[in-house]
Amino acid sequence: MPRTPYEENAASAWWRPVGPDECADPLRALARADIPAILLPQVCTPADCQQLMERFGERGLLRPPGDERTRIDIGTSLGNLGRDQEAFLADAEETHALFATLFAGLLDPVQLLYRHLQGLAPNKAVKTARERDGRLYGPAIFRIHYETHAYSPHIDHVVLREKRFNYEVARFTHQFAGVLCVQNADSAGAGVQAALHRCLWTEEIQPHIAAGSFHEYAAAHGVEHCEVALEPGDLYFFNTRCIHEVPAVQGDDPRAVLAVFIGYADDDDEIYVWS
Ligand SMILES: O=C(O)CCC(=O)C(=O)O
Ligand SMILES: [Fe+2]
Repeated sequence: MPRTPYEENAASAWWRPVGPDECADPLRALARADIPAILLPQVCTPADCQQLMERFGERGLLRPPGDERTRIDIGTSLGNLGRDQEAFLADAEETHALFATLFAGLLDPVQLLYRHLQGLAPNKAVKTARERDGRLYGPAIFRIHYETHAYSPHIDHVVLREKRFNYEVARFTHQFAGVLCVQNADSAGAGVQAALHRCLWTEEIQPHIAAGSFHEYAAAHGVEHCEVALEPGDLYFFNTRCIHEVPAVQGDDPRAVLAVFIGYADDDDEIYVWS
């Protein structure tokens, strides 16, 4: 009997992103790193994405001329602000206020992302992450990456990497990311594509990440990887404990994404989403 793509992945024959209907419980498979990513092509149109970029420009949210920063964030980042919980939660409140009007008359890409995540987890409740007193985290973040910006091999995990224990999201064993491509770095070419390595982070891997020698480690150990080729309007989810990277943006078009982090545990009936 022919194998389903999920079984192929589980048998390690072929580790590649799968569509949401290609495995029975895609988030569980992601948690086990049986699959590298869940890929949902064209959840909105490139025209929707372009309108969003135009809106950011109209609202003065893109990089002004003369500004040398290679990354502009629209939203609240727990990674950057989490050291000061009060400041983080206050910033998140501002993001909620900003997003309440930012998409007026356009497709709301944050709701779109949450809806698709909910579709992958019919038996769990997808919610914006919150502290026990109800205060909300930022719901999602737009990241605009300009020429030379790169993410070298890394993981994202509120406990394993950031060692933050004073946040409610620390209760989730697994952390995923959801990334909606809003604009490709090079709209005429192949763009800049993320790579996911078939390697879950451990303390033993950390020295190779810290030394910038993960590629040598991966080659020596036969760690396979896959690329996730995205067009504007494509959404993907991956396990952020898998070592991943995004090569440097080249050219004049910034790479723009809408990104979230996701807290997941097989035995938790809630899924928390934040940025
Ligand atoms: O932009 C992406 O596709 C992934 C970015 C990433 O790894 C991160 O923001 O931590
Ligand atoms: Fe990451």
